[in-house]
Amino acid sequence: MTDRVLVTGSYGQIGTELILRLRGIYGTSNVIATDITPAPEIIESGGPARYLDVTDPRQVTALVVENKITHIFHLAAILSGNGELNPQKCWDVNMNGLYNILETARTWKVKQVITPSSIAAFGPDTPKEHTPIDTILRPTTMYGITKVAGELLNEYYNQKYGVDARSLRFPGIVSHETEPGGGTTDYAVDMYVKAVEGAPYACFVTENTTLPFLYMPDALDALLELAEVEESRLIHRTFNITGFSASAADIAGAVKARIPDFQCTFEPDFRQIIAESWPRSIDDRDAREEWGWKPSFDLNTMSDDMIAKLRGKIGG
Ligand code: AKB
Repeated sequence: MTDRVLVTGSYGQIGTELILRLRGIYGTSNVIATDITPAPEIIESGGPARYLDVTDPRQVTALVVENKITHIFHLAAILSGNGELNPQKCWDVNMNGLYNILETARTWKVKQVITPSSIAAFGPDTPKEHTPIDTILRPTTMYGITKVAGELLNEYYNQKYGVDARSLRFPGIVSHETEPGGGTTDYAVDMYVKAVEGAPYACFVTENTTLPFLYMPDALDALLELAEVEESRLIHRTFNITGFSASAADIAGAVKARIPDFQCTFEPDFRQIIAESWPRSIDDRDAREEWGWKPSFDLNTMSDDMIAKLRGKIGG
């Protein structure tokens, strides 16, 4: 049977880039991009793109059955910052969306479901440095609560029903194609965009706020590598991964080293408390041991690539 892939939340930061990689692997007509907003030109012109509200179980089932879906990348989610502005919607989309996906996967025997989790699954009581997979998970954001519950729901569906559900705890993802929407780590992307536009930037966390990050090419490799690995090799269902850790001042410095006119001020808002509740660095050894995870980019190589790509896109 041909593999047929459904991607939810396809027009977000990860989805727009993942769709293009998946089309290259599985063939254009076998990758169904879905979201609740109109498809960007680059997605719509290249293959199937459909409307899907993941909170509606009938829509999820209809899409999976009609398109004979075998694999799902479930990316639709409300991120941490927006989640605190609307916690009820965050719960609805993140929890009921995942439940509908897993229930449909169970009922219609979808082979595999991959879902991003996040460093937001950790909380202020979690050890801050080299945080391991198995540790205190007591988040203080609605987004983080949905991520912990989502990880457990994946494991439940795996143990009870045999659904091959796998998950990655992403740190802040930096990318140039589609800007993130409503996350706490968005400031890292904003700095590069503003610098290339020649505009100043007021960063919404303090200079010394340090978090783990990952450049998008590494994030996409991680998703695709996790999807490919033999199920028998997996001890865990949810994995920590990281690229590098950097403070907001480190990132602003890396941008300024390449664009000396860049002006960055630090004006923390409500997202400061969220950032402070997350680990500063992550131990991803289980992903390295179980499926060979290894990132390619650090802060410097990422900064070179980000700025070159953004200059190609927006000039400057
Ligand atoms: C966010 O900041 O909410 C996300 C995340 C770390 O999950 N980028």
